[in-house]
Amino acid sequence: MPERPRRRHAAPGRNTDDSPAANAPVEQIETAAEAHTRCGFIALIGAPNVGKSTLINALVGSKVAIVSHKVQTTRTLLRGIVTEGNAQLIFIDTPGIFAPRRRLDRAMVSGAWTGANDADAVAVLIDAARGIDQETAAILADVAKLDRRRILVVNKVDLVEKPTLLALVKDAIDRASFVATFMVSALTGDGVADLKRWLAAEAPAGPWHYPEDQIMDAPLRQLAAEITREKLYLRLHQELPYQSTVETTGWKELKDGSVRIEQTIFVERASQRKIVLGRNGQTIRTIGAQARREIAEIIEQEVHLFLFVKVREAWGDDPERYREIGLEYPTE
Ligand SMILES: Nc1nc2c(ncn2[C@@H]2O[C@H](COP(=O)(O)OP(=O)(O)OP(=O)(O)O)[C@@H](O)[C@H]2O)c(=O)[nH]1
Ligand SMILES: [Mg+2]
Repeated sequence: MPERPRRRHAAPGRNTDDSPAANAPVEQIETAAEAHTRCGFIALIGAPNVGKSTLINALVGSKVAIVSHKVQTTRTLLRGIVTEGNAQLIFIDTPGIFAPRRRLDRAMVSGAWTGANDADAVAVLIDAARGIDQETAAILADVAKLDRRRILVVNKVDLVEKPTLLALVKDAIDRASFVATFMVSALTGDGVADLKRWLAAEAPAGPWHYPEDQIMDAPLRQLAAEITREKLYLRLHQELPYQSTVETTGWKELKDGSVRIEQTIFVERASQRKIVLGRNGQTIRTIGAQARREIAEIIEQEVHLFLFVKVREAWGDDPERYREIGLEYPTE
């Protein structure tokens, strides 16, 4: 049997109990409560592609959220957990906020605001290179109305000069008030430790919600599906990734300590299925190999991954698909 991972992600099954403490052994929570601990929930929100998921991974120090160069990568809320001194920080990764068109877009954007409203504090990310465009301005206007402690995080500072940065910060704080401002590069790690330290010092007093070694809260089967979707995003171009969704349909622990995982990639048209499969199945094989390697690394078990591609016209209007992604189905 392989050793269990020391840094735990979560249980392989679906999390039916939504309460944060659901996975924590009782004695651990009580011990933490006695030791004057702090615990804060911080939602990371911002426009698509500003680097929210990259920042979560940098804060946690391990990959818990998928990242791609395309917009609208994150679809659902995900928690990355960090323990810093006597504080536990629970970061909530959210989908990017933009003007939604499709039903899926509406579900994602409304999920992002739910994440913000459920947190103690909201870290608003803006992309230093992109500046305050119309989309960012709209988010800042909405953020100004949020009844939450707000922190401004200017990300991607590796891409711009200092004077540009300072002008950007000034513009942002004219639009919404913030209790603190940080300039970071989630990619290089610049400024990330400072941000973490400050949040730990500011977190409200209270018991920890998770055991010390847990680094994320999402069912492993969902994370495994996300990893395959990330490989799809990285491999395929144009609109195709947005018209696909990945679900883990089978997860079986085998006697030899390995695990057999089955996943279905849903696309909307037969022509898209062909693209995902590629000539002689070459594309899906590459995606499968990359996903398998990464899932195995995360769960620290050998993985046999079986991918199926199904055409499901208008899956974007199928409530069952939303349940699998972990989103509320918008009825209009
Ligand atoms: N140069 C630079 N690139 C970054 C930085 N942070 C993130 N990126 C890149 O920005 C792109 C988007 O990153 P994500 O973390 O997926 O962005 P996101 O905000 O989670 O995007 P959505 O989930 O689509 O809303 C990726 O190509 C990252 O590598 C940074 O600090 N500097
Ligand atoms: Mg993301």
